[in-house]
Amino acid sequence: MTKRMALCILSALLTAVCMGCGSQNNTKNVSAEDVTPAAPTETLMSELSGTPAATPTATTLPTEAPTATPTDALTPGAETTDITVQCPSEILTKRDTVSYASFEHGTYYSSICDTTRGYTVLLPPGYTTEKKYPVVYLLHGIFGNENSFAGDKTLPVLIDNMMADGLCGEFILVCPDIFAGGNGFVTTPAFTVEAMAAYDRFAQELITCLMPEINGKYAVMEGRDGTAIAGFSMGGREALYTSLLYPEYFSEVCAIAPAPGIVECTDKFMHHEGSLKEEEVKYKEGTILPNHILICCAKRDSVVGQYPSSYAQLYEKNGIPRIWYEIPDADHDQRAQYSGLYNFLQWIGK
Ligand code: FER
Repeated sequence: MTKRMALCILSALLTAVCMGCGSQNNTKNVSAEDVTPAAPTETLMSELSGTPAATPTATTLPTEAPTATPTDALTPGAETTDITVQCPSEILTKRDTVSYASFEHGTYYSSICDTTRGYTVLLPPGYTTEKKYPVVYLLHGIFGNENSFAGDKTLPVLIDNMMADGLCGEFILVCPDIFAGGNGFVTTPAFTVEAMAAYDRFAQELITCLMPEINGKYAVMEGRDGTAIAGFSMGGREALYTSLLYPEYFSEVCAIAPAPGIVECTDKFMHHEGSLKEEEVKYKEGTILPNHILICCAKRDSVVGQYPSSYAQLYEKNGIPRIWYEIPDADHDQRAQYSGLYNFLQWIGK
């Protein structure tokens, strides 16, 4: 089998797991105890095997949305944070009373990649240049691009239902292409150290190329308070990494099933040299911490395994306040994404 064929099969398998969210029947409830704090072990990322869990079993969403208050370290000022482990099914269901926005595609010139790059944007209902809106940057998984989230027809339903219910304020959602390759970097995503460098370069590209473009093009509430970053898997890793590198730019941070590699480790896909040393996973002295840093993951995630939990432990060890919870009835899939987004978006535009 050629390397290219192997990559294609791997990519197809990942896509199948990521997209394989199954039906939305309501058959299972989860309890408050399922919101778990990070295990109080001293295990380092590099010592974890990252062995993923067995085949996903749950294909349904629960009837009720249990809420719970994690006992983990919370950001100063936030005494309690209610976490709902499964996104309520009524939030994921189309209503006659709500009109749902569509993604639009845009392009911009990236001086970092020296090429034209794409993004997709979801504007809030009744978008007007008379107001200024917060922006959420939502980062896709490995082998994805700016169209990955735009292809999910349930995402506008979740967002517009949450806005209609007053669960979050109005905001602009921007989905970039987070593979910042070319111009001296590799041009194709892969499980390689070189490709990881291109993914990591997105942090700088976002700050210096995409953000100014979005700020100039849309009615954006500029600055830290109006800017949030979230991501799934590879995008979750880059959301955490970008916030660590550029803490002054983001007030809310969310990493759903963040992929390994911020610190050195070896999983079943590759050896990660680590973008940072463990002791560098810190916010610079004097910078304002994000209001919330949310890390969550399926309890049994067949792709990223225990790495998200390891990030939660590392953050705790390094004294970074974060909120961590696990989702019992999900895998590396949209149920995990909707759970994380449902909790995270409640901090936007309020
Ligand atoms: C890895 C495991 C998972 C990795 C990336 C992923 C680059 C990403 C998965 C996804 O985005 O769905 O070791 O290394």
